[in-house]
Amino acid sequence: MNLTPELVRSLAHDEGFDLVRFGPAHPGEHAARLEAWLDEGMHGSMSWLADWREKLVDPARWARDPKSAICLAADYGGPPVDLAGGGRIARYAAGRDYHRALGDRVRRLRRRLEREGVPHGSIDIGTDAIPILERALAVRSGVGFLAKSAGVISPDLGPYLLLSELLVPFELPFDLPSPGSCGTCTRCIDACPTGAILAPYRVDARRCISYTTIELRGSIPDELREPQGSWVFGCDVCLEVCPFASTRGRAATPGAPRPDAFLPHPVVEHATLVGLVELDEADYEERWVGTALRRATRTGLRRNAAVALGNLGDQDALPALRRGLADVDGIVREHCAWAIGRIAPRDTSLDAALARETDDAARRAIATALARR
Ligand code: B12
Ligand code: SF4
Ligand code: SF4
Repeated sequence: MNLTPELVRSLAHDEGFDLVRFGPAHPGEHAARLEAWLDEGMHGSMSWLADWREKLVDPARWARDPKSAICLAADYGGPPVDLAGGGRIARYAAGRDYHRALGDRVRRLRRRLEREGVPHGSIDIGTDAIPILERALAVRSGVGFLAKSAGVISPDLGPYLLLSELLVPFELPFDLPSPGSCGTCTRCIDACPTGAILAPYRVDARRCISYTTIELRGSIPDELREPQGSWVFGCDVCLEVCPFASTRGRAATPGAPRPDAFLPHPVVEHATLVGLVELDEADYEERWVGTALRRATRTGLRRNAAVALGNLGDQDALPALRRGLADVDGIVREHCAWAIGRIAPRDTSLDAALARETDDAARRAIATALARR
């Protein structure tokens, strides 16, 4: 095998990764942090994280003889992604589904490494979809430093970084830990709308808007609806307020072109909150395929859009929200009732809805909306 570290780096850069670092294929001390976090129940309903526990803390339990990790990062920074008329989408999710976009790049890199002599089938790859503590590997390899927001920040490229890795069965010279730190800054902790960053490095996922809008099925807890603001999918507040975002990387370079992989998907570009509340099955199954937003499910997107409309106080959304009160989906009815209660509690559609509603949560939402009169 003629593979030199320089060649690996050059192949990875060639595939479009902005940062390439080598480190241990094990999360080290981060494993214990994960265990404590799971024990505290901070993963909420993401039971797959608990199911992966053993594999997350020790990749050797499932990967094929991992000796080193090639840790990769792509800078996806750029302008905010706002829907026409309001509604915000987290930047990482606006383009073609990033699991696929980055997954394609990592798979191509794997093939190129195999062509250079790495035994076929000996490399495991990840980008958010396999049991790897990606931030832990990234920190250990020097991609960036662990920030108080729990994110990995590159002192050169800032916080808008998506991570991927290849676990390889050969030794690579490990890079040094990244310089940089948050210092005395606490902006993300102070700005988090829901108080999800309980303390430096400690995020309670159950309170995070990224969790409530993407991972959570069912109702969004009442007290987290108003802080959601106009976010429909994910949340970028802890990244946007970060001083590293305004001074480093693509986000800090006005006019810098977004890489194609992170250009907003046409369906996202043309979406509106009202359109999302009314998103029908056929549309969801045809036009929304290939977007990261499908992770939230159709019900979830409609629910999130209703909450955002309620927070924006958009009177023009009332006809769609009224139709939502009669939807077959109880979650949609519940969150549309909440939104009408915020925009126009005197709206008579609420009285009619209460008279026919059979779902407990939706009934409670209507009663709460009526109580705002
Ligand atoms: C589950 C998950 C979520 C959950 C939970 C987030 C969380 N903080 O755990 C939710 C849905 C809320 C979420 C939100 C987001 N996510 Co997410 N998520 C993941 C996923 C799948 C697993 C993360 C995980 O294992 N969490 C468990 C906790 C314990 O781990 P952790 O937060 O990473 O904490 C580590 C350190 O903080 C450290 N640690 C913990 N406590 C302490 C204390 C001390 C003192 C020290 C020194 C260390 C330490 O140990 C932990 C393990 O390394 C990863 C992909 C992956 N497979 O790794 C993506 C990932 C972490 N997410 C990512 C992104 C982009 C986001 C969002 C920015 C998306 C958005 N804009 O909406 C937000 C950011 C929220 C935040 N502040 O963390 C990126 C992060 C990239 C980066 N540069 O850091 C990842 C790596 C996906 C990827 N492939 O790029 N996410
Ligand atoms: S993504 Fe939003 S809600 Fe989650 S920790 Fe960051 S600022 Fe808080
Ligand atoms: S906002 Fe401040 S504390 Fe938060 S991640 Fe950025 S530098 Fe660190």
